Amino acid sequence: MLQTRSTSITQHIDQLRGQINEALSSFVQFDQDCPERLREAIRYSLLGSGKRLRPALVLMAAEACGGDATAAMPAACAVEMVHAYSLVHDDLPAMDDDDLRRGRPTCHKQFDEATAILAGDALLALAFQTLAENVRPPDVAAECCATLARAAGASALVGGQADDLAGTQGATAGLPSSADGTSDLLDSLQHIHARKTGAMFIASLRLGGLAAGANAEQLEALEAFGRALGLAFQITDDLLDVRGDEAALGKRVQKDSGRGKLTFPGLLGIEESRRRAEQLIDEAIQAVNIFGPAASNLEALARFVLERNR
Ligand code: GRG
Repeated sequence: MLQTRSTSITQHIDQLRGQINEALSSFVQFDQDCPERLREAIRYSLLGSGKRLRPALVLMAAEACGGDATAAMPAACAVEMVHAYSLVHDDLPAMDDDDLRRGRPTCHKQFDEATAILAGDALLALAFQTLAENVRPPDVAAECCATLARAAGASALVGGQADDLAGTQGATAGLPSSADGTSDLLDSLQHIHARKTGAMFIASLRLGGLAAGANAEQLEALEAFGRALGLAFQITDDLLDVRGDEAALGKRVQKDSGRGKLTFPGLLGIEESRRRAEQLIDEAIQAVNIFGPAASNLEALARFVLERNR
């Protein structure tokens, strides 16, 4: 039977997801000093039905650079641990206050608020333990730790989240102003998402490259790919919030648009948002041309981001 391009990348991601889930599970076996309820909350949050896009990016970046999946797997798991922590904390009442995540009650709804905060804390620490103990040689492990810490830190994930929570006013503070209010807001929105979403995409690709011994030119190409893909992913996320299906997404829809939050379709309209996402995917694919056929999975994943329904 003929397979469409997106069917075959979907199958490939499904296969990778199985391997990633197995590896993730092996990293969350705690000794008796970890309280049972905390262990359950950590496993619940990490092993739920996430798409595993960021770890897939780690593995595909390693593949593009001629590396093997086994060496890159601890880095792939570390990225997913930071991502899972950020979702648990983002869902808390003090932040986005959500009750549904990955098709199930959010961690604080399933357990309680304190347990959710602690599960997130433990996942963040575990990410760096996983890199430090499993990536070889040690100088590559150190570089991986620094890369992930920067992406998760105050000038990236946490900073983007802080500005997002503070709302448009806080986010635009310090940005250059222009006569055109829409372009100021667009700059602000892009600045938030470059930190909140883009930084973790870029770090995932860089980690895959580092695990495969990539050179500076290859790392730069991977980062350019991640920058464009991260923004395109966020635009499609906003489009799914407007038009998506709650059951497929496993989270509430029309939340951002309904709360008057700044979004790409809200600022640019649906058609223009879609056009920009397509343009960014073209840019991403262009950036990894230097790898030739070794980047074919990265390219297919980029196209899949445009077509996804969850
Ligand atoms: C709490 C420091 C801190 C940060 C939270 C991740 C995050 C920042 C907020 C979640 C809300 C949001 C819309 C973030 C943008 C990134 C994004 C779309 C995350 C969801 O990623 P998916 O779709 O989720 O890859 P799965 O569940 O598939 O892993």
